[in-house]
Amino acid sequence: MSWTTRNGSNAGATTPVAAWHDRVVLSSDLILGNADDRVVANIAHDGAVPVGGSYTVTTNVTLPPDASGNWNLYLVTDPFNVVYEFQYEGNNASTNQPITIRFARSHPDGGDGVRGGQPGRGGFGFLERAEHRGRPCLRGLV
Ligand SMILES: [Ca+2]
Ligand SMILES: [Ca+2]
Repeated sequence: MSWTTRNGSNAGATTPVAAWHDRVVLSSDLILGNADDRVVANIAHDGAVPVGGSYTVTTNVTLPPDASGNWNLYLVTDPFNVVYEFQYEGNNASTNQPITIRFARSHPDGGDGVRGGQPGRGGFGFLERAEHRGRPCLRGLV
């Protein structure tokens, strides 16, 4: 996944510290910060950001094995609040990004399942592809 964090043009100064984290959160509802939230990654950032400056992170995130389903994905910067932001502490979370997580299943004959989402067709469909005795086969269209 990829995101951009910005020190807004209305900020008073370059960030007073150079190290903080960006946090990736899955929430089953539209409320960030309540009990259903699941923190899936805290990504360390290194480098002060000037007024109006930004940085973009692109990284892989490992999802918990029981995370399949419908979620709202959030990005929260400075979750441990090590960056003093005067009166602007309240704008550190992204809007929700709806996401459906489905994990590939293993083929009954031992092959590895592969899925590809097809958004916009009544939800995500998938094809599970596998090798069956050396020949490709297709299983399970949802
Ligand atoms: Ca929540
Ligand atoms: Ca802060």
